[in-house]
Amino acid sequence: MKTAIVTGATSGIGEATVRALAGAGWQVIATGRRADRLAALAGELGQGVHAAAFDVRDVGATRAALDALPDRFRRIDLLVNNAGLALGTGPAQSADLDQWRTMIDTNVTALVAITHALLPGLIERRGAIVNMASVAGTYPYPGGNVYGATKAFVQQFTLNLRSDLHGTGVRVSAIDPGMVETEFTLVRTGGDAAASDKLYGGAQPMTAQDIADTVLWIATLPPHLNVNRLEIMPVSQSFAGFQVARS
Ligand code: NDP
Ligand code: 8X3
Repeated sequence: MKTAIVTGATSGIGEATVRALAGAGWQVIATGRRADRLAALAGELGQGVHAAAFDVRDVGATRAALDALPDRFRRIDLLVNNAGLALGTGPAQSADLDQWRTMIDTNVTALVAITHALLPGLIERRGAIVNMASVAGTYPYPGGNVYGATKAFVQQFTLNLRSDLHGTGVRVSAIDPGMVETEFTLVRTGGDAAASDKLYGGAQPMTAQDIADTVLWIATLPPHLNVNRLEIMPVSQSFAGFQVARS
């Protein structure tokens, strides 16, 4: 039986990914800070899901959680780097530096740390890494500033990892979702439910399940295939034009 670890499994895409993988017969380590949610998920899905609560920004806590894994969950075949967040929607010139640091610490520094910790085992088992990037890493938009930049890092780190892992059999993929209705906007706006409802209302956004199905598809492709990068949007979302400031 194959084993996956999914970061950010207390809600949204990560939680749906745990459900999808467990439903397809994988053993799954579900992580995130909210231990109560992880315990409920593991309780619901049964013995095949192990809850490991830690803050991914804390490298010591991450290492300790990996070291404390029960024997049958230690041989990880798939790392889904999903934990992440955006904070703030305003322009760079009025942004909070602490919020920028939190996004970099979570979306970039923590992602590379857990990847670094798991790489030897993934190479040994010819495993796979799926990184959750974003369309925000490709297309700039007002207020995207550091969030989009962290996701551009994830996109390029994914491709560079592929280069370094050439010949190892390890597969590395980035998924770039557009709008997915999760707790993402609630977190981004500091708990503004009306803003979240307004963004998704009437838009037919993607669901967390849509992205979880994509992760599962990538993870279960024949071993000679690698999805490098996959951009996916709801039909209702597309591109806007350049802006021009006039005197
Ligand atoms: P949610 O807010 O619903 O889920 C985010 C998850 O990340 C939660 O489980 C949260 O767990 C976890 N997380 C955040 N910070 C930390 C931390 N310091 N330590 C451990 N876990 C953490 O949002 P989504 O499901 O939408 O987001 C998942 C990923 O998808 C993110 O990387 C996001 O950038 C990306 N994405 C989302 C899109 C969208 O439109 N929703 C579009 C494109 C990409 P907890 O708070 O319990 O720690
Ligand atoms: C989330 C997508 O467009 O809200 O990564 O930045 S967006």
